[in-house]
Amino acid sequence: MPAAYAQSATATSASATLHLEGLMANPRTLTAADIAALPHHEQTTTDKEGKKHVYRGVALRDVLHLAGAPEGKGIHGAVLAEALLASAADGYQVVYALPEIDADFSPQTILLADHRDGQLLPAHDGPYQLIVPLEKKPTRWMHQVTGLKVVKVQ
Ligand SMILES: Nc1nc2c(c(=O)[nH]1)N[C@H]1C(S)=C(S)[C@@H](COP(=O)(O)O)O[C@H]1N2
Ligand SMILES: [Mo]
Repeated sequence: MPAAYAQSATATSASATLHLEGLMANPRTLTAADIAALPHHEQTTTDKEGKKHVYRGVALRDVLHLAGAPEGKGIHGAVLAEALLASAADGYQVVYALPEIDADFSPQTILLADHRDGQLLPAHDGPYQLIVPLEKKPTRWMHQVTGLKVVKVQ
């Protein structure tokens, strides 16, 4: 790992936290170190100007697993009327259905990214941004993610 990369990873650890709450076995606040310890994946995406970018981060499902959110065979029955409500530092909120996130249901890996093109995400986007690879519009590619809450829809 180049020295510059190691330094930037340390900078993330100092500041970033992610609140996991709601209908999960073990609601908790994750530190950047908790997130950094998860397996990392890369996704290559194309922006609206046709330019390719490589996002690097962890699978959203692996983040939720740390707090015991519904997954796999646990997504059935009444749980199908629950959803993940994500919140950002600017007050933006987005809902994701639980099967969209789960590997048993969905062919895509929604990523909680912390790097783009080898650099830490800029303040406008980071420290964490959700990447929804199969989704053509970036409306749910939430910047500045601060909280993930599993809620009952009705
Ligand atoms: N936190 C946050 N994330 C957000 C938004 C927002 O207002 N706040 N807007 C969304 C919309 S509608 C779009 S089109 C893209 C815009 O991303 P950009 O600013 O990198 O072009 O971010 C998405 N993620
Ligand atoms: Mo948008």
